[in-house]
Amino acid sequence: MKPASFDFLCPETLEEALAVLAEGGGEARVIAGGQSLVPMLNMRLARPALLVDIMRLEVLHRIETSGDEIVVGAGVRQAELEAWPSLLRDLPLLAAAFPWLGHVQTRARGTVCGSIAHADPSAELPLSLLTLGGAVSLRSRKQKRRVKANDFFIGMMATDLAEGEMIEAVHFPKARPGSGYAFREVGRRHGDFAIVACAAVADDSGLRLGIAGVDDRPRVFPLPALNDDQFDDAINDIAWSLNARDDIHASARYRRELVRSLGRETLKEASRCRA
Ligand SMILES: Cc1cc2nc3c(=O)[nH]c(=O)nc-3n(C[C@@H](O)[C@H](O)[C@H](O)COP(=O)(O)OP(=O)(O)OC[C@H]3O[C@@H](n4cnc5c(N)ncnc54)[C@H](O)[C@@H]3O)c2cc1C
Repeated sequence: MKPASFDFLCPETLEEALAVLAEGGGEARVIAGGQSLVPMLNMRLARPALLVDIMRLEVLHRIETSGDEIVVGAGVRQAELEAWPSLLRDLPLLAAAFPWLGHVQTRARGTVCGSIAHADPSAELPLSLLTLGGAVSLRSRKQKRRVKANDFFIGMMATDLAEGEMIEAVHFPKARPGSGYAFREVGRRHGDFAIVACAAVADDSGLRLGIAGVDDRPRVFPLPALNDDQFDDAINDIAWSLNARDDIHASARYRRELVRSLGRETLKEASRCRA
């Protein structure tokens, strides 16, 4: 199938892009790497009247350290962050997650912020951002605002993005010495979206387990230090608290079972990785 017709604009400046998005309202859509949007256009699941290509805006092309955060601009492709020399030191959770994220080819085109905006409930980057306690910078012609990842993902491919607004950057908290991070995933084939993906952080405040692929959005659960018996009960409670779904890839029961086994392994690995 081919997309419905649309206009395509490549703005020269961020201000121009924001003005066009404001004028277009619900009919204008940002296109970044196109790895999710183009298939949706082809299947006519999305029919925007105007696509605003942000990839030539140099100002969005930045990976920066700001205080205790790594700021990734909307023009940064996934492969660029994956190859960033400080990734393993500053964002070890992402270093562990990237190999699971699609394919070399999709990472070469897809952006980090595009994946956050798309908000697929099985996707690795939204899960990682949420588990780390990160945030999203949103910008429209009239205002800038910063939203915690916990408030940004609001449902199945639904976010807090308003009409005329775009993600300018995402903020990942930098790894702290003495903390451990781990990421594990089960999918039908390597590179497919996760049936269940787990991300874990172990630090002085305890444990955090993030889970994708089960509910309508990624979820994160804080856990105190627990002994082995309490641990199993806690993971079981988490598995039942999620609104697990049946689909063509897996049953809700299988997903809950994966939360128990994969969640346990991921938390244990993060605890072992504490330096
Ligand atoms: C074969 C294949 C396998 C894949 N496997 C995986 C996988 O395993 N895991 C995974 O997470 N993803 C996977 N993906 C999707 C991933 O590759 C996409 O890159 C990502 O979801 C979207 O990033 P993008 O830059 O391509 O965004 P686009 O496709 O350009 O846009 C996606 C959506 O985000 C919006 N958007 C993009 N940038 C912004 C912005 N700055 N501000 C506001 N809105 C914005 C667009 O309007 C659109 O609604 C796969 C894709 C393919 C084709």
